[in-house]
Amino acid sequence: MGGNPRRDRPVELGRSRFAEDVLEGLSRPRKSLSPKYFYDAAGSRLFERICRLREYYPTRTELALTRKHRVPMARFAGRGCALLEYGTGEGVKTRLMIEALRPSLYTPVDISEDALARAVPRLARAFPRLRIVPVRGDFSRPLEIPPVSDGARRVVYFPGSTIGNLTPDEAYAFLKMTRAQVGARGAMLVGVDLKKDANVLHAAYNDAQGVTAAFNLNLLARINRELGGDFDLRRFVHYAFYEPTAGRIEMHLVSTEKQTVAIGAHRFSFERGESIHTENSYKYSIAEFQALAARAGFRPAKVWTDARRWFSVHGLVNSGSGP
Ligand code: AVJ
Repeated sequence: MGGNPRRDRPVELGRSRFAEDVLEGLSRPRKSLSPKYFYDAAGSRLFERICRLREYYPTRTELALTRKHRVPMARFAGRGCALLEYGTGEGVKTRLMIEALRPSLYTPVDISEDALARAVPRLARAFPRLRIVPVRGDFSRPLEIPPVSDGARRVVYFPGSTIGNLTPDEAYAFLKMTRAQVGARGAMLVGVDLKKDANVLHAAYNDAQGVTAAFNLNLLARINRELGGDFDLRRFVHYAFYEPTAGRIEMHLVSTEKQTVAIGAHRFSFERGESIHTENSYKYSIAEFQALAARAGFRPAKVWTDARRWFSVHGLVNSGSGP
């Protein structure tokens, strides 16, 4: 990989990528915003609260299964590997993996400066001899990553079922990109939420305390704070449901009335009941995810799951063939 950083559109002074994406997403006939923008400082704190909710099973299920199977996971990845993590997570799974793996290099990649700034010093304190080279970036695009000098095997760790935010087509492209990133001897450990009783899924995204609703609505608050928007948060409601045909949770913010919202000099009108689609969270069966990984050129070598089969961690190795 490597090469020059690419720019696919001209730089517009004073307009961030966030601003561009928001204006573009709200100009569509079906309005949408990217879930990657949930995680400003306030959003990251709300997400940490979601992870502790009784209804939100993914975090604790993945943590328990990682704790239980960390030795075979480390054996799969290979001790001393160069570990690249997409996201910084809330740290506990990462610590387990680092303890078990003893990587020669740890590279957390995160879009959020806040998340890196909080996570890296804590990790450095916990693992004083660990080489940590953080990269601030968006892992949905090709990245500049630090080289490995000692020929250590590259392993990408992508926990948390963040891959569920991508459509299957996007996940396929993302896996192919990651495969190029880890190279011929490389591997990947990826956490994937599984298909299950729709009521369990529904509850996880419609918690009784309304933390998920606050997390969703914070996206509008962030637009108000950073882009000078005038969204009235009382005029939008959180709406999340499981769509079994597509196998995904959809999250929306629905306008409770006809209204116009300004963002700087731009105006957006909403019908009563019109929605902004803010997130997809895809759920796979183990076989579906393995087939997707195989199409992208990974050999699905290992899979770990919990007793209820609610969550999975897949060990994928670059098969060295395929697209
Ligand atoms: C971080 C993308 C895995 O989809 O469950 C939690 C985000 N959204 N509650 C998920 C989320 C609403 C979460 N991921």
